[in-house]
Amino acid sequence: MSVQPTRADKFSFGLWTVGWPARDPFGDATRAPLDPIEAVHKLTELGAYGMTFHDDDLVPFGADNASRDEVISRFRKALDETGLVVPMVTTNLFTHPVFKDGGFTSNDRSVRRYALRKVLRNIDLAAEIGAQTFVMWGGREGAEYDAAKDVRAALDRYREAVDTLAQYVIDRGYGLRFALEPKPNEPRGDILLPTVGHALAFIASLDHGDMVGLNPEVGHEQMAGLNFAHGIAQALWAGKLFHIDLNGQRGIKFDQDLVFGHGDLLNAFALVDLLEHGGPDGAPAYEGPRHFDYKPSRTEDYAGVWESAKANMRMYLLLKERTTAFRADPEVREALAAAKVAELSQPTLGAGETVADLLADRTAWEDFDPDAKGAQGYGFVRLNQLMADHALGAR
Ligand code: GLO
Ligand code: NI
Ligand code: NI
Ligand code: NI
Repeated sequence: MSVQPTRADKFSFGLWTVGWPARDPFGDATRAPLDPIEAVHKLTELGAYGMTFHDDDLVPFGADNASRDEVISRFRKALDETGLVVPMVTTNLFTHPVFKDGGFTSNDRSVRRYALRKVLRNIDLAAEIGAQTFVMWGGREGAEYDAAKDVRAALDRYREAVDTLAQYVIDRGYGLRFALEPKPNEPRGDILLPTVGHALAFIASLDHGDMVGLNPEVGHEQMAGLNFAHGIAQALWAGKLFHIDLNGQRGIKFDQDLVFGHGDLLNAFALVDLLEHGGPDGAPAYEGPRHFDYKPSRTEDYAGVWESAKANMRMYLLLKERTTAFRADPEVREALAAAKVAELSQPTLGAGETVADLLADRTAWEDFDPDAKGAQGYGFVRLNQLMADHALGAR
């Protein structure tokens, strides 16, 4: 299997990733700004098929209509020249000071109305440019101080906003779907919809929940100490994996946005295994863009930026190759069977079996020997070592 990326791999990058000038809360930018047109050409050259952006990444905040149109037409020209697509567009409701207490959930009603207007305008652009997914990361929707935010009212306003935007998409006949991106904290002390699970519960309460899914990010779940592959499995189970942000994170700390696989490598292996082989009969479980939302480290110059972009795709393809070998290994198949992994897919009750039947089944209770069953080994560690062997290229 080749680890040379091609368009068929559906790799996409946020313009804000390779274009991050590396300003952080403690230090100035270490790189000069990147021209979006150069990013389009460079990413195409490296084998990506798509680029995504926030409204303000492309058109500076507050630009007038004439200069906005000019920037967009220049950008479209570069897309046409290269064939790069924009599968997803997102919105920035976090940089400008007006959003310091949030966009959709600011305590100030006029800020909320302004935020809706900004996003409506951006949805028009997303539809115009042919995006299928509109991502919303509510980085400022949150609080530092418990008494300062009525969380239930904030969730009401969040719901009102998402339903209003979904209704607009329906009215306009745009084919867009929304994907909410959970994150536990940073920049707010506590962000609303902090994890995949919180966001799924929120989506279930929407009027237009069918149009709304998730854009989970590796590092965000890991910042909450959670297992990302498990979160993705639950999102898939709910039919809500609309998009994904791939990157790396090393434990519960600030949002590191490392290259994909440069954090928890074995969990990245499990993730790629799930995405690429977790569907029916080992088919992919997810068909959407493999989108990287990372930050080229502040230590890197532009040569390092493009090396890091390549590294994301290489890590994904290496893991794809390794997980394919894992799934094809007869010893792994045997270990999976010994661990009864497939037995979990068998319903606990038989077809048509009632509770009365279960109560009448002596093998389920009277003749069942819990001590004997309690003594059985599952062989999970052996299975995990086989996975580690494959991850390390030792098999
Ligand atoms: C920040 C988020 C951010 C979003 C982006 C897309 O931690 O990951 O980069 O992904 O705003 O909505
Ligand atoms: Ni992030
Ligand atoms: Ni991140
Ligand atoms: Ni993200």
